[in-house]
Amino acid sequence: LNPDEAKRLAAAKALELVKPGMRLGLGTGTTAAHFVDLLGAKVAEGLDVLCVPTSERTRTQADTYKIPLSTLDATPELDLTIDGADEFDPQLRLIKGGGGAHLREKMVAAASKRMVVITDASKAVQTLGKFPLPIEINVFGAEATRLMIIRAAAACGCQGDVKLRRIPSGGPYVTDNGHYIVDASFGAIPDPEKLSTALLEIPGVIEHGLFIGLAKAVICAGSEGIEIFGQ
Ligand code: DER
Repeated sequence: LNPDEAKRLAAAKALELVKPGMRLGLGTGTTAAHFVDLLGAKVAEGLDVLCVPTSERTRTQADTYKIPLSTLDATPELDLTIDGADEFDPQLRLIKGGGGAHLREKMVAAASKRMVVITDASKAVQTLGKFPLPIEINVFGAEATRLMIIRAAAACGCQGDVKLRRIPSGGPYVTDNGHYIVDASFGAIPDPEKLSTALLEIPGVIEHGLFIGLAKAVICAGSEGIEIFGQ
């Protein structure tokens, strides 16, 4: 089972949670893209769902399947969000944002009765932080914000590079919401709750990729098949 097959297996398992008439949040990333593929096939067979995408990329993909789409403004309460993760720990805390969409992903997840994460086995960790933590920041004063992040993280026992995410041409990556992202390579985050609070107190920080208390379950697929954590 290679990672891509594992992602597809986890996505197929998550599809079993979808009931007719559900309002769904559609995640972003390669695993979530498998879910949209599989959901699209069900919609083509007549499944009735209304979906809010978490990025322009996901919206475009869902559009090709004619999946009925809405917005968080028109559909402010969702039944279920299916999304990937860059890391998950035993408490089902996540690092997300590798795909640059964590602000809308977190808003859609928070507006959902239930968030279920789909991953391959490589995302399971004991301690969050090996994957650099994405932090969406205001364009205005970005360098000042980056320095404040470094100081705030150090006070939470987190040291490491905090780098502006760039696109191949060298310019800054700009999110769907018109903001920048910095990626913080902390290595290990001893107290995710403490770091989350400290980062959100920084005025230029819009949102970070620590998802705490949002995921109800993680469907994780690996060479031994599927493991489900939580419910
Ligand atoms: O950017 C995101 O939050 C994605 O969901 C990411 O966390 C997982 O991406 P992947 O499914 O491509 O590994």
